Amino acid sequence: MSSFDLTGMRVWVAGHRGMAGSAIVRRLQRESCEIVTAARSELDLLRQADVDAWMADAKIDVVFLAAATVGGILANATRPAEFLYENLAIETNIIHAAWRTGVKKLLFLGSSCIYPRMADQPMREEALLTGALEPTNEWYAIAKIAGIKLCQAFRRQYGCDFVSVMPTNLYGPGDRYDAEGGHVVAALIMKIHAARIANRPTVELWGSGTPRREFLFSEDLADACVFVIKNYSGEMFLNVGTGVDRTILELAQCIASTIGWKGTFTFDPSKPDGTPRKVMDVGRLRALGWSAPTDFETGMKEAYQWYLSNVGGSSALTP
Ligand code: GFB
Repeated sequence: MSSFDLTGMRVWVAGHRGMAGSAIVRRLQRESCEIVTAARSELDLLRQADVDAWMADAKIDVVFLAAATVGGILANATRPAEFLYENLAIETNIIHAAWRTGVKKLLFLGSSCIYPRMADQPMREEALLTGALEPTNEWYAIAKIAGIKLCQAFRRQYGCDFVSVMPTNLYGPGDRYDAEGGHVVAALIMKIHAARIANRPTVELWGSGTPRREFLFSEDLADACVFVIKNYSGEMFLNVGTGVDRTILELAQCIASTIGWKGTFTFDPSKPDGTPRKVMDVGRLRALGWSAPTDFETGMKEAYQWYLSNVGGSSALTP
């Protein structure tokens, strides 16, 4: 197993304001490295010349590439140009500049939606490019597949130590609380919290409630990213998840119990279900020595507390 020491390194977290990037910054504060971030006003990741110039100046040793244009199923389906173009631009600009400036190690964050819609479950890394993608997020998936391939190509042709991880669906502090554009956990925290405050007896779920998803706490993802940077070097990307899935209705019931709301759920069949099932085979990362430490109920409580303190008002979590 390869070993990479972060001590004394200048480590750039690209996308430090997002849920994944901010968790990586928090996790890196426990390492003896120098964390570098660049505000959006200082650096536009969509402009290659700006990224080249900033990186040449910043003398970066290590990159966590967590910057991306992200969103839930509806945002993916309705903003295809942004999801494809912006993600391609961000990753090509950073990966190319990292090679040009001699970055020692780079970790690229992909997504579990890179796998075919009907991939065998749990999904192994080998399932990549074995079938058609889920149409609601193929734009995002194609950009993320290109990112994996860029890391592999720069490794093969130039010997760059660039690696990739594929996180499953994430939740946690810093999630995007946007009922239309966000992911399911954030959207349901918002809707169920609002129903509790207003004493409403029902909450509507998009789709049928039957799709199965796997959810990883953002702080666990960050821990996995640091683990992979330190302990892994290879062309094959690594799945990061829990290996456990549940239906969207079960997810909603769990969030309702965290929030202390006792109503019932209705369904909106006009909204898309997306992939019927998405759960990772996490055997590769587990064999290297990492598995997710946070159980779902604990992670969900933390996510809800963060929402109460930062977005949704100050009402305390009910026991
Ligand atoms: O998290 P989510 O938006 O994305 O939706 P995906 C997951 C499931 O939850 C879908 C259902 O079946 C939704 O129909 N759902 C139920 C809801 N109620 C809601 C709601 O109020 N809001 C939302 N957002 N969903 C994303 C991809 O797919 O997964 C991205 O679009 C990315 O590209 C991400 O890869 C990890 O899991 O379907």
